[in-house]
Amino acid sequence: MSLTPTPADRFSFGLWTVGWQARDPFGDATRAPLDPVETVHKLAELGAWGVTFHDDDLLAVEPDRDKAVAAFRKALDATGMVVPMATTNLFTHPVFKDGAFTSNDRDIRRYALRKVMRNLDLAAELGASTYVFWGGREGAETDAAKDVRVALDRFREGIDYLAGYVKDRGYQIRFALEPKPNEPRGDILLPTIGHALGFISTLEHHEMVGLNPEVGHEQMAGMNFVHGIAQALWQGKLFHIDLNGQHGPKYDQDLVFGHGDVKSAFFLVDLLEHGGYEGPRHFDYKPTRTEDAADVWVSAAANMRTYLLLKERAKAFRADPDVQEAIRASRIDELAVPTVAPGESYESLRSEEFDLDAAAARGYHYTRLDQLAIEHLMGAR
Ligand code: GLT
Ligand code: MN
Ligand code: MN
Repeated sequence: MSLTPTPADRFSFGLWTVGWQARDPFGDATRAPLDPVETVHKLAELGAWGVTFHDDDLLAVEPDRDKAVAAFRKALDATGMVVPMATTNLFTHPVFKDGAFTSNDRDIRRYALRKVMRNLDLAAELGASTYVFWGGREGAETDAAKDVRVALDRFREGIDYLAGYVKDRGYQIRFALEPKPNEPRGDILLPTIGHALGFISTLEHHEMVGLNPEVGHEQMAGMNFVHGIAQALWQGKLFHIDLNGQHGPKYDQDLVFGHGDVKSAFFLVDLLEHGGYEGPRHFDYKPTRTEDAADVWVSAAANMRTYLLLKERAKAFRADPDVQEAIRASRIDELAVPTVAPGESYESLRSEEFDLDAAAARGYHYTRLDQLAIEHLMGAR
């Protein structure tokens, strides 16, 4: 298996990732702005397949929107790079300090809808099939600030309205909500995969709305990302994914994929590769503030290479006869057998002989299997 990325791997990056100038709450930018045209060319050279953007990302070095879009389009045509996803910046401008779709200020909520509609038109023109909604400013610092039930009414109204717009315009676009528990707001609405799934089920056009979960965001909330992704897949709602790295519940680190919890990354790649996910492998990371302009591309390449290494490790794990035997010994296949047989009577279940002590005494041997995973991950097998 090749460790050199190609477009067939469907790796994509946001313009805002490699383009991050490394401004943080305590310090100024450490890198110059990146021209989106250069980003498209560099990513294509590195073997990426797609590039994603916020409306405002296109204006990094060219303030005239039409000129910026034309230059971006030209770079896409020259490289064959695609735009699988686009999104709206509803968080940087001070006008969004109390949120966009859930700001208490109605004029601002209406402005947010206009901003999204304008960029949806461009996303459709560029062939994007997914439109992400990260509600980073939809939230509060105090529970006194907002009636959350009413805020959710407005959030739903916003998503329903925009879904209706996409349908009326005939765009082939689906929405993907991106949960995050906090940062920049003290508490953000739809903080986890589970909250977002619950919200989606209430939407008018729920069939066209799914998720864009991010590794670090779920881990900030102490959640098991692999389990969250498994449930999103199980519900047919994994429309897109933001891959990156995070060390436990602290600020949003946006590290290179695998540079946080590498064992979780191993099981995640195993799940994505063997669990039927066919969407882009999208990296939403930030080159650390210490890195210079050249290091940015080293880190971009590191995301893809780490993914391919983990894919190769996961494949070797699945193919190992010792692993297959350990899986059988742990009776993992038995979980796929329905608990009650089709047509079985209540009486048959109720009257079944069962040796309680023997069943309680049986071990599951998971540690052996876990160690085999570690050995494959570390290249020891
Ligand atoms: C922002 C955020 C990301 C989101 C982006 C999409 S913007 O960088 O931290 O997690 O995916 O809006
Ligand atoms: Mn993200
Ligand atoms: Mn993040």
